[in-house]
Amino acid sequence: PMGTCPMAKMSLRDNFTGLLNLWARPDVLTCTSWGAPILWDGTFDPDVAQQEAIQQNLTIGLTVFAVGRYLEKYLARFLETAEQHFMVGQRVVYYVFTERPAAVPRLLLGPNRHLRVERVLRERRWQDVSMERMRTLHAALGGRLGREARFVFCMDVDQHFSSAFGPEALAESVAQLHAWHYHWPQRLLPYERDARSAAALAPGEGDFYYHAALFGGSVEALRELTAHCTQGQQRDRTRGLEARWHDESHLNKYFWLYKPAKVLSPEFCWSPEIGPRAEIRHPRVLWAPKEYALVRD
Ligand code: 2GW
Ligand code: MN
Repeated sequence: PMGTCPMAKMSLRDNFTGLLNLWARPDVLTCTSWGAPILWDGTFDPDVAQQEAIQQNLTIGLTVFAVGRYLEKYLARFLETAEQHFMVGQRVVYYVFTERPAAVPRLLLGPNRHLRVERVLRERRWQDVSMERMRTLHAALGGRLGREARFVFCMDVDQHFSSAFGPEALAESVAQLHAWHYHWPQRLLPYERDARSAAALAPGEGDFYYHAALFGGSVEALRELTAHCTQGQQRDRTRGLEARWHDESHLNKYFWLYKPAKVLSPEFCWSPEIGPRAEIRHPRVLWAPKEYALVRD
């Protein structure tokens, strides 16, 4: 059953999908045009992925930023549900980036799970809070995080885990289909279109619209991704530009140029505000309701 999706056949060392059966979901696209699996519920066996990962004795990093009001509002639930659902049975290191380390909730962590808190400066503009994550992650991946983890996921904090999120999601580079945009025609996707921006995609370019609330990969791949996005953001800034969706626009440019090795279905980062969808069987992460009026100045 894997014959049609070359990267799903890659050695188990790089791709923990566990007995990927792409024919189990005839209702959705389960393989990209460049041969990467798109992980829909039913196409993988989480138990097999778990065994593959355990054999490799991996450490998996999970990074999250909680600056300003987002700390009190979202961080505790994010971490508590990660304890219940994120890579259970693997060695996990959380990296929380905040300007107020003392305010990070004291959590009782499971065995083989660790929490590190790193101080960051609080940017004045929220757009900069979001974009500066790329620079900070790049530095962290070049430091302790990069030394102790083999794979890392980088996530928004305004969401929580609702169900098992395990090693089936690991790969050299991992992109998340955006829950609001996965079935839109390419010409309507909200890419940066201003050709002067480093994040620009020309008409006809773009595979999918990816969500910056969740991306991951090996330390090496993420070092390159974060370097690319940081440089693009910096170049735009010196030209007086800011991409339409900030770091997310640059992330989409990166994954257009350097295709992800694995794509996660919107079940891995779902917005309950969309309502029920036949193809969304098993959401694993749920966005918090957007309360822009409350948190955006
Ligand atoms: C962000 C916007 C408005 C007000 C506050 C903040 C904010 C964000 C903050 O006060 N403190 C903070 O820690 N953040 C971090 O940045 C936090 O980790 C949060 O999840 C992340 C992105 O901000 P968020 O979640 O409000 O933006 P979304 O959900 O609309 O995000 C999408 O678009 C962003 C760019 O505009 C990013 O690309 C993000 O990754 C996307 O999911
Ligand atoms: Mn968010």
